[in-house]
Amino acid sequence: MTAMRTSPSASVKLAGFTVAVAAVFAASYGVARAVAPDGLAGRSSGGHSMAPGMEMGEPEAGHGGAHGDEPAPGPSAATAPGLAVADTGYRFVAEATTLASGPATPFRFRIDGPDGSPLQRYEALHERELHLIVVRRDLTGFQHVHPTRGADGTWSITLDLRQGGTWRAFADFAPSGGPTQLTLGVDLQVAGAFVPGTAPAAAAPTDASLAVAFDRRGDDVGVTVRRDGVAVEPEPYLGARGHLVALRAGDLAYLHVHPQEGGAPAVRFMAELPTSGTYALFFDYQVGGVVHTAATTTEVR
Ligand SMILES: [Cu+2]
Repeated sequence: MTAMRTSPSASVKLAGFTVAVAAVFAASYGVARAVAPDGLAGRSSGGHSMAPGMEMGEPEAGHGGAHGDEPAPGPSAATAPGLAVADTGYRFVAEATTLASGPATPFRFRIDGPDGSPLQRYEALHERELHLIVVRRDLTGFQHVHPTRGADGTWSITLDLRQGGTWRAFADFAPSGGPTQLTLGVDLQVAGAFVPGTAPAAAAPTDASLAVAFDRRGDDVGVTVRRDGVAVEPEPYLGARGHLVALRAGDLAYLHVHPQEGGAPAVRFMAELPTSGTYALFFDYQVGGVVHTAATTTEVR
């Protein structure tokens, strides 16, 4: 495929766009979030508004974003993570975006940094340098995997792409010296018959004795795992009792979710679901040494 370069003007706008994201999320969560490396922060602070919805009309920055000069109530639609293939100088470059269907299809990609070369230095997030989430655009076939990085910075993994259709791959990572967390997404076209599914469909339970219940109250999401009807606390997996991914139906915006303390044996998260609509929640957890995925949908009104 052709490696496209981000033009300087687009880079500046995208950098400003990320400042707005960070500002909104920092305000929401009341936590400090680093914005960008020094060079990027310098570029992005030159006269760019911190307010969401301003100066974000570039179609590349997420479709259906700001309307005119009216700041959106809450985060701008264009500021949701996962909608862009490139942001703040970092770019998700798939070696191929058309893939054969199959249970173990090789997938290779790299993250190009602001200097245009493959990123080699990452800060660990939940004990991994990079988390790859892959889901078909109808929100079926969810996979959360951890590719291997080669010496040249290329990541490789095999994906379960038995079903044809358009899949979305999200790379969730923290570049050393860069933003605290970045989620870039790229579409993958998988050959084969396509029958739309009903979202979300997780993999068939590998253990029929397990059941998972989701309980969302506002931003608060509690997940209870039961084995043979008895609540159990999941085993530590990647430094937590479970990992939750929230995707917005319609555009697959990838909402960052933060683990919360307490509530055991339930596992609790704060999930900022910024707009009305339907969201798919995918919960990865480990019981009996095996990682399982549970899924549900939730409506925000
Ligand atoms: Cu992961």
